[in-house]
Amino acid sequence: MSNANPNQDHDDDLAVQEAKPKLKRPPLYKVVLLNDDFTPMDFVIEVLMDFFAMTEETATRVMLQIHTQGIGVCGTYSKDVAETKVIIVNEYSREHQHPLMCAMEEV
Ligand code: TYC
Repeated sequence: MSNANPNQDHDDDLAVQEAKPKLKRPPLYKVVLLNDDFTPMDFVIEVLMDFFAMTEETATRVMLQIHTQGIGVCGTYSKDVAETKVIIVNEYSREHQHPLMCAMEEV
């Protein structure tokens, strides 16, 4: 039977919007080191190797990048892991009387 009433819905011409996926990926965070004038280069290399699992070669390259550019990325992690890295690296630097600053930025 055809539908004579123009106010009644016609399934034919309804645009059906698909439900948006409700799950979002959790945000990721970059853990960064900042340059300063006092922390010895060897100490920064040691931090990059010990806390960010870099080889000596990679750690040296990243340290020099921070030294020349002012900031460099140590790694990208979930929020919890990034927060923990920042805390332990800053504690370690303070224990050794160095002003090295570690921080995190949302990717
Ligand atoms: N600029 C420091 C120096 O000349 C070395 C350094 C590199 C310090 C990287 C901090 O995150 C840093 N001794």
